[in-house]
Amino acid sequence: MHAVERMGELGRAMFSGQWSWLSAVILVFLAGCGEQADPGPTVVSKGDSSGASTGKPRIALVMKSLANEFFSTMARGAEDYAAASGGALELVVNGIQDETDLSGQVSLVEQMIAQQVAAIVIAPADSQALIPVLQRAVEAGIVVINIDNRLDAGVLQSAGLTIPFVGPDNRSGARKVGDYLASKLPKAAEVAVLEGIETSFNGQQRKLGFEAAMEAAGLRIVASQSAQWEMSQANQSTAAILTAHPDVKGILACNDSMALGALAAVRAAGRTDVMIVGFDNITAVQQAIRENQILATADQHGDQLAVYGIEYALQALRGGEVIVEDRETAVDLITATELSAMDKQEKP
Ligand code: ALL
Repeated sequence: MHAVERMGELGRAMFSGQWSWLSAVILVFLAGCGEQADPGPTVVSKGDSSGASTGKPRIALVMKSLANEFFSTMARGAEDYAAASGGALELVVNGIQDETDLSGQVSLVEQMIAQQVAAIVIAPADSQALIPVLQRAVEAGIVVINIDNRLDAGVLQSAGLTIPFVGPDNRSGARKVGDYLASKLPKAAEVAVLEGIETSFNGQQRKLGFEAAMEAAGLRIVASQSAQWEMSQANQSTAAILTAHPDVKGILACNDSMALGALAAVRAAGRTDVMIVGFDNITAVQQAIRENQILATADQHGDQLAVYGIEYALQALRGGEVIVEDRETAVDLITATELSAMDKQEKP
C-alpha cells in the first residue's frame, strides 16, 4: 500500500503539492494538542520488492520521514525517472514515519537485503547508526549508494567500507542562507539556530555554515539546539527561545520543517520582528517566502538527488564497476527574488 493512502487528508494534501504553510502551522498545533492526523505505518514501502524476477534490476530507494515534503519530492523525482527509463529498472520506494525512527530505517534495509534487491540508494537518518546494516548489504553483494546525508567517514573507514556519496555541500548552502539573513539584520543582533538530528552529518555541516555566516557578520548566536528536523519540536524550542531571549531577531533553521515550526511560534508570540530562514525549498516555505513570513531557504534539488543515486547504482550494476567517487550536487539560495523570477517563467 502506498504511504499516501495511509496518511489521511493532510498527507494527501502534502503529496499532491497543495501543502500550504497554513496547513503546516495547523499540523504543529495538532501535534501540540496530541491530536495528530492518522500516523499511518511506521515503515512504508511502495513497489513489488519481493516479486518474481523480472530480469530488470530492482533498486530500493530508502528515505527518511515521508511526513517531510522533501522526501515526497525526492520519491516523485525517482518515480518519474523510473517511468521515463522505459522499464530499465524496477524501483522500490521506502521511507519511515518520523525523523527519529532509526530502527525503522535499519529494519527497512534488512528487508531489502532479505528481498535481494540489486541496489540500495539510501538517505540515512543517522550518519553512524546505519553503517552496520549497510555493511551487511554490501557483504550480500548489493550495490549501496549514499545520498543526501553523508555517512560518517571515520566509521566507514574502520569498517573497511567505501560507499559513494551523492549530495550537496551543506555547509556552503547554509553559509549562503546565513549570509543573506545577516545582510538584513544590524550588526550584533541576536539570533538562534535550530539544529537537525545531532548525529546527522548534513545537519552538523549546516550548523557550521550558519555559524560561519554569523561570525563573519558579527551577529550573536544566543541559543543553538536540536529540534530533530521536526516541525512540532521546532515550534516548542522556538517558543522557549523567544521567552528566554526576547531580543532574538533571527532564527536559522537547518531544514524547512523546523522553519515552519519556528514560524508558528513566532506568530503565536505576536512577534513580527523575527526573521526566519530554512533549508530545502519545500512548497510550504516557498509560499511563506512569497508572503514575507520566511526570508529565505536553500534549494538542494531533492527531486534530483535520488535520481543521481539511481544512475550511479545502474552504472555500477551494468559495468560491474566499483564506484568510489563522490558526486557533489548543487545547492542554491532561494529568496523572494528567485521565487518571483520562477513564477514569471511559469506564467509568462
Ligand atoms: C535531510 C535533508 C533535508 C531534510 C532532513 C530531515 O537529510 O537534507 O534537509 O529536511 O533530512 O530528515
